[in-house]
Amino acid sequence: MYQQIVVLTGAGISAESGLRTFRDQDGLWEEHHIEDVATPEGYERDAELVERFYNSRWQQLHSGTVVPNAAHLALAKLEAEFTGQLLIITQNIDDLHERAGSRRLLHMHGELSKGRCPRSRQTFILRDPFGASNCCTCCIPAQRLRPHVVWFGEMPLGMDSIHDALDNCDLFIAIGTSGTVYPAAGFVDAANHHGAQTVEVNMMAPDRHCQFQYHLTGKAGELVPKLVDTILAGQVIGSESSL
Ligand code: BJW
Repeated sequence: MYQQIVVLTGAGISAESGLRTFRDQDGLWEEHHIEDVATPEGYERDAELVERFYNSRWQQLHSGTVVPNAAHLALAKLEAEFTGQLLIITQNIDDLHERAGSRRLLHMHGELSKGRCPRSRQTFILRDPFGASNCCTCCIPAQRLRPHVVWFGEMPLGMDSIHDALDNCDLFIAIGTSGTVYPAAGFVDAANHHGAQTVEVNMMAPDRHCQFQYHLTGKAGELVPKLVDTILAGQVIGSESSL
């Protein structure tokens, strides 16, 4: 029976909701240069190009066609019914975990629904897409809000809480992430080091350097509900479980 679970999610968990991943075939990085849209230098060079990139994703998220899938819903059920502690750390900037009902959630790469004052770092909920009219109310003169996202070379959010959770968890699950972006890619090492069981759910089979003790190959929307039922039944993953 697990006591403290940490779940790390990546773009793959939202793929079945219709949001594109980054590095899969047809992923966002096929159409956009990382250094143009996901670095502070790119934003300094051309803020409007970066705003267009995030605005098109903001519009898709608010189009009414994107809803949480079975994997998001299963994690919310886990939070509601698990008697131990659960923390979801998401690299995703969408709000599908919240819409599914998850509350103990940390957005380590920021949130698409927020803008941030570049001077005070105060965040504001975005009612409209980015543009010259989207300014802070904390400074005089008002500052143009930047996307509240973590770009390459910037420090991810909530790292102290994340390290505390990883040091103390007995089960670490990574869902739908390619494990190419640090520091998130190193969380499995930290969890292994502290004696946790480590499990990966991914559409792709693991490579030989896989650091996870168990790998479940398939779609998150199919596997995560089964994984959650196994945990809630008090079973240990990989032994008596049917997974
Ligand atoms: C399914 C599925 C289905 C599909 N079911 N599965 C050299 C060595 C080591 C590190 C570095 C280095 N040089 C630089 C670094 C650090 C750098 C880094 O890691 N670079 C690497 C590329 C090498 N990291 C950083 O800069 C980070 N900050 C940092 O390290 O701070 C410390 C520091 C600061 C200052 C000075 C010094 C140190 C910041 C990283 C920021 C990442 N930002 C982005 C974009 C912003 C948000 C946004 O626009 O949405 O975050 S990049 C992008 O990648 C996004 C994602 O959150 C992130 C991870 O992607 P993810 O989620 O894994 O998606 P994919 O597409 O890669 O994978 C999807 C997976 O799902 C695949 O595996 C599929 O198979 C699977 N899948 N459908 C199950 N249905």
